[in-house]
Amino acid sequence: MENLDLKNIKPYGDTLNDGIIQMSFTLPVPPSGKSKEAAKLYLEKIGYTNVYITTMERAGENFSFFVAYARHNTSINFEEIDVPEIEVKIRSMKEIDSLIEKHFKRALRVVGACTGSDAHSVGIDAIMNMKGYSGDYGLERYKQIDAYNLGAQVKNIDLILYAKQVKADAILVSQIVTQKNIHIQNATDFIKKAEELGVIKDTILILGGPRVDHKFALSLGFHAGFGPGSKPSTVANFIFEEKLKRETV
Ligand code: B12
Repeated sequence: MENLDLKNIKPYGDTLNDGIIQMSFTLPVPPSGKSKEAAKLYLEKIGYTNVYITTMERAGENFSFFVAYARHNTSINFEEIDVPEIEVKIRSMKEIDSLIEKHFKRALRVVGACTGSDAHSVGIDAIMNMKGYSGDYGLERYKQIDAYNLGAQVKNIDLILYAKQVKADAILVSQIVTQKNIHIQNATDFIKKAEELGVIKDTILILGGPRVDHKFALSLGFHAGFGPGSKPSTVANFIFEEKLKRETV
């Protein structure tokens, strides 16, 4: 693209490099002309110019929800950003099944749960349950994957002990609630216990959830992290490739 300098990229609004951002936020005051002005002044105070408050709506008693368009002059050097990403070849369920059979001569065992006090089971179900997610079959459907979904509110220690008992090749940990960084505390506790119980080296440890990405999961000691919109087949391909890599070194 002409005029595109990857060392200095800015948000695109109407034209390249105009630095225009659309954003939404809430203030703890009811809607009024004064509240709208407060929203505008707030954005100007943190460095935005050309501020337009395009929406102001009541959001519960004594709160206002705003949508704003505004310009910011900050740019970012895209070239110096280095982010680890999961790179797997995407194969069909059939292909993965036959590759697992060919390379390992047995089904791979995968144990998963949503751990701690977190009661959200839909994410881990999307990855593991037979019917899967977004037109993509879950791990239970794979002939060469023995999938054990322990559900939600499972203690880290119970998940790890179960994984040990069935000699799991991979453990899947789901963390949906992120209030007060509970997901970080819980995932950190999982890794600590996995280390203590000696599963960290021989088991593929995968973290997933709406606020999870690969870089974040690696930083906590997991071997991979999957975020919003993840599909079971990507997870199955990752487990197969990671297992193969480990067996061949
Ligand atoms: C359904 C739901 C519930 C249901 C859960 C039912 C169930 N059996 O799961 C019920 C009503 C029980 C519930 C309760 C609560 N909820 Co709720 N809930 C939701 C809701 C609406 C949808 C979540 C969902 O199912 N998403 C669909 C799945 C498919 O998406 P996903 O979880 O992100 O999973 C995908 C990826 O993240 C990834 N993934 C997830 N896990 C894993 C694991 C691995 C290994 C891998 C590879 C991938 C992976 O793959 C999945 C598919 O792509 C969200 C809001 C929203 N729209 O997201 C709030 C939400 C998650 N809930 C929230 C809250 C606060 C609560 C409560 C605390 C409310 C309360 N005060 O009581 C309680 C929690 C109780 C508890 N102890 O955990 C907040 C969390 C806020 C935060 N930042 O932490 C949300 C975001 C709503 C909000 N905006 O406030 N909730």
